[in-house]
Amino acid sequence: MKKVKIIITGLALCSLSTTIFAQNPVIQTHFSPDPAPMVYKDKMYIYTGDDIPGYDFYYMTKWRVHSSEDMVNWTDHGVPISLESFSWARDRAWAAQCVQKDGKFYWYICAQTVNNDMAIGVAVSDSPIGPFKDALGKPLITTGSWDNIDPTVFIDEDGQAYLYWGNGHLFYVKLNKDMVSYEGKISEIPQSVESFGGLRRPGKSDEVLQKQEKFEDVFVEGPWFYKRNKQYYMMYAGMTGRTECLSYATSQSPIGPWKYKGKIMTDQPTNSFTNHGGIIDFKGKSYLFYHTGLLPGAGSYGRSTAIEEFKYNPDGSIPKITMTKEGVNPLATVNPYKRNEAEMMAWSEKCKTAENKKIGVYVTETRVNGFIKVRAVDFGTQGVSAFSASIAAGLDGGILEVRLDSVTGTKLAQIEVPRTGGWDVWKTLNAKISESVSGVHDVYFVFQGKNITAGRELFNFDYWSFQKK
Ligand code: FUB
Repeated sequence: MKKVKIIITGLALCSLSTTIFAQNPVIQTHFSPDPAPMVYKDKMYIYTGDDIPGYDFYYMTKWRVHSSEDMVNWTDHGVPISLESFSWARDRAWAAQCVQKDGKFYWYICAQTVNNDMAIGVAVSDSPIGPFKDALGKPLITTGSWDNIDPTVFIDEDGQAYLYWGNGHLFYVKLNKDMVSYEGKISEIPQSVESFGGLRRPGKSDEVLQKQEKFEDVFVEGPWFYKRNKQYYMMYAGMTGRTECLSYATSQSPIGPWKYKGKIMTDQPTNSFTNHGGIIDFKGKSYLFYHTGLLPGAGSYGRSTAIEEFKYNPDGSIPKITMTKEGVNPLATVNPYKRNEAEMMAWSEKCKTAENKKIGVYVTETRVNGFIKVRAVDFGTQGVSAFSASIAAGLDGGILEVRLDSVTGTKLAQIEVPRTGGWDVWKTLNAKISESVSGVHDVYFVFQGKNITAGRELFNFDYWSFQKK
């Protein structure tokens, strides 16, 4: 019988602007609250916290980093810092932001101290993904107050760096050139209807929250400080009714006076009381990062990063932004012919990530019917001859299917995973590809098993590549 050759031609590059899949929240393997974006060289980095599943408060212990070249496929860089990185920290690894200066990366964090107050510390590294080290061995800002949370840092064109932070009250200091000390006293920004739309939040009782509705808005927490076209912006989590909104004020100077400009994101079904955000430009586009509690089983204490693209109005004001499931479009394509990390993904189900000293971050806890989706993979025109993957498995029976464009799409390759000698014994496994593939496709790595129940782990997955014909 004559073998029929299947030719699979991908979408043209212009179809990258058509979004048809859910993309928010952007990370599904763990929670990723309080996103703080940073652009360095050709990549967007997101520094986040890590909500622990099953808790009823913000008992967090570590901070995470992901990066992307295209805004849709996010590579997990693991947990470069945790409470253990700061000898003075005891609990509550809360919101943080990393900034780059002169090739060094300063990650400003806040955490609860042994005295039960909150303090701001800073870790430093030569790389955006670490290793990071506590720069001081003690907090940078410690005043015995609970208000020392949510640091945000901006370095102005003249080289002067400003650290803002606060909960209820908004404080700032000018950082010294070393970025790990400050000059002068801590200043508090006065809050008024003119500056932040409402009065300083005096307390958290129901009565107080209801009274606040008569104000336009009010500064609560999560300040995000940046500059654009000579104007300074302060986005913050404000209060609207019973949940937080994202609002902003602007100023002609880095230390105010601030002028309230309105709400950016409000009354959205985020399923989370808090809504901590960041705004940044990347490759000519503007993005809002925020968090929602919309992963299965999540909520106010299980929050995940989401991203929306927006355009500033001609006068520099920020439009109202609504949350979407679709999120943002890819800005680039993935090259399938180089080593790609398995922990680079646009969407995933029924798998997690983990890291170890030997190989770094990898995909683990893969289960039957789980999958990883990698968006906008450009196979070019030359054709594909084979697929290979680095896999470790203590037990056999797992199957890795490589499919195009959906979990049930054309199967390009299948690897029946043998015992490799242990869950951390890695082997490169190969499969030939006979179909002729070209153009841009989403690639799905689908996890299956031979007579394996849904509960059993299948294999660990570190990286993959295709070979050209
Ligand atoms: O994630 C813990 C705290 O919740 C943050 O520090 C606040 O901004 C709020 O998002």
